[in-house]
Amino acid sequence: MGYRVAVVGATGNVGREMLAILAEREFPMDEVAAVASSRSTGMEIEIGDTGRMVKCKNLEHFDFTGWDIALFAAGSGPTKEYAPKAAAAGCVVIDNSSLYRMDPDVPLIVPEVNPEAIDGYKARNIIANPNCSTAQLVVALKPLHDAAKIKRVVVSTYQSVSGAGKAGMDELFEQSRGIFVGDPVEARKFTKQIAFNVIPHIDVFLDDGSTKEEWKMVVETKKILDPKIKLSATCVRVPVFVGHSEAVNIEFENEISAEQAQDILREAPGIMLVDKREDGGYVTPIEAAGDGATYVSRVREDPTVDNGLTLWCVSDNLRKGAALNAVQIAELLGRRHLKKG
Ligand code: 11C
Repeated sequence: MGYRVAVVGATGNVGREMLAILAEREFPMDEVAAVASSRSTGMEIEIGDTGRMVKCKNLEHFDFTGWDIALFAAGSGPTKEYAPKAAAAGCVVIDNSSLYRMDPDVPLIVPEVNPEAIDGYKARNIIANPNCSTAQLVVALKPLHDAAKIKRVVVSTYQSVSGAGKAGMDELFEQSRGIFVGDPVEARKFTKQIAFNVIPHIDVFLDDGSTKEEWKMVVETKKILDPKIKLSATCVRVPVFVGHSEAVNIEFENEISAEQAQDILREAPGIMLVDKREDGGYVTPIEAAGDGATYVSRVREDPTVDNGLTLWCVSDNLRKGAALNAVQIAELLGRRHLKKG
């Protein structure tokens, strides 16, 4: 016996990945519903590469009663309206938006890092999925924190345009083509030209001069991993289609060598260590795209501080950063709470 699972926002970048990953991981389902806005009602979408098609249902009229789990990738507006309705109908919502992440009654979960926190989901029947740039970071930090206690992290991100949805991917493609054919395309989705450029600005500006993306990395890392960790982030959009990269500098309470860190990371869940200290002996976003792992490379000691390490970390932002983490949360929920069969 399996679950009845609804994917809300099924036509978007993340929703499509959710359907694909549910199929890839053979999540036990009796029924799956692709739910989207009225614009997509009746549209047929393929579940991953399975050849199986599913017809989109209209979110406005969708009755969540009798559905076990709803994976929401619908953006904050529709989520605000429909996630509480789904939760009240008895369906557990796993939400990819930023809406509920910092709600003290909503667990914010990365299964490799804080699985036990899921036990609090019943307060609202909602579980939050973190921001993509936080998810891969905490997967990499967790085993090192357990080994030597992290005091402070300084992270610079190199975030792909797919984090800004299909419109972001289209803008990079069209601007790049426009430059080659001599027909320039104005910036619409991004604030400046993204093709052949980088933009140190993701999400809205806050009063202190940081951006909301940077703030999210700070508060989400504290909630998922440890409130005592100090973190400074600079989030940058780069002309890459899929895969976020991060240069991470970490200061520990206790001594830890690069070699010890490599040994720990090699065995850690969700991580692939690729660190050959030679030309090409590291992972780039193109190699991480389509994969579920968080890749760690370039682990080295930072001699400018006591107990410091620097590393490079790359992951598919649509997968571990969003859809895969959501499906892993559903699997965890099934194991700990919603047992079937
Ligand atoms: C980006 N990280 O790359 C964002 C996308 O809070 O879930 C995801 C935003 C979020 O633009």
